[in-house]
Amino acid sequence: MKSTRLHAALLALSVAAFAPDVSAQVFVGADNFNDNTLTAQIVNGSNLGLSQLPGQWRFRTDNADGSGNLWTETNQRMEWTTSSTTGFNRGQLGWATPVVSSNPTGSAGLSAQPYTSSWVASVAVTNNLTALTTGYSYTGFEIYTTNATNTGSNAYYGIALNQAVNATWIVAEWGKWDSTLNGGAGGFAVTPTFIPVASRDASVQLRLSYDGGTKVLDTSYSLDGGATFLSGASFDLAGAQAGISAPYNNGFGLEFYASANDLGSAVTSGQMSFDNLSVTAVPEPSTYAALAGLGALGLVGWRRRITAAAGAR
Ligand SMILES: [Ca+2]
Ligand SMILES: [Ca+2]
Repeated sequence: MKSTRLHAALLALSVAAFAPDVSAQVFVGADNFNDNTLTAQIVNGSNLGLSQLPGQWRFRTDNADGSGNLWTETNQRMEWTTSSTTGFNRGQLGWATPVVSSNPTGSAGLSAQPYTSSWVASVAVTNNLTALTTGYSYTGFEIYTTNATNTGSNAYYGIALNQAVNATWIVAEWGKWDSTLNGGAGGFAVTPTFIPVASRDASVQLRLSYDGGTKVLDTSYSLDGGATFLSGASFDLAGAQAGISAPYNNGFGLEFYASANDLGSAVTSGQMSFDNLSVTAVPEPSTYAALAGLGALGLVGWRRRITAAAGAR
């Protein structure tokens, strides 16, 4: 689909804005957007290097996507709207500092990088533009890495709900920076996987699952409110889908992504939204082994807590 290349080309312009800090940390957390107050750091060309606090949102004012694109936390969810009816309009909303810890010195290669923490991120997205007569639109989320100098993008990996004129798709996609593209200006070499959704769903759950041991990121989606997840695509961040240079120098960034291309109409409140973002750490296998060693009594209590946590979702 044509849209992904455009997505990638424009993403190249914006990823640097969300270049994460080099402080090493493991970040997990959640946001249900229920307070209807967007606590965000607005960045532009003069302050791209500002530090970002855990849990803080970040977007930029100088996206090359025209005016009228707006993130608002309203109706107890995060919404993206645009007053523009033509051309490519896009919003990206970065969350927190690196999702997983980083090595600020970089360049030592993957084996030296502390990318060993496993986590699962999920979000509910709505894109109810199912009656399009022209154009296409995306709502999704993705992680990205930056290059060794923290000045540009390295690779990104994500999953999105895509409404096109005659179809709904789930798109799992990764892109790798290639400095030779676009006449030497650089761009992303994009590999999308398009999965048709027969029922033209307007709301789905999206999930990213990272295994810190294997360095594989799995993408998945749910059409039944999270009861069951279907596989999107898997990306081997240490193998076939590794980025450029030393991988993961500056950790992962996480961001929401919304776009509208030549829809012929504005995107209004309630049409494209995000809710219930959650990033949860996954215990290492050694942790399970230790828990098993506690014996039956301890295990019962542990299971009870797991059950309670699952019920709370
Ligand atoms: Ca809020
Ligand atoms: Ca909410």
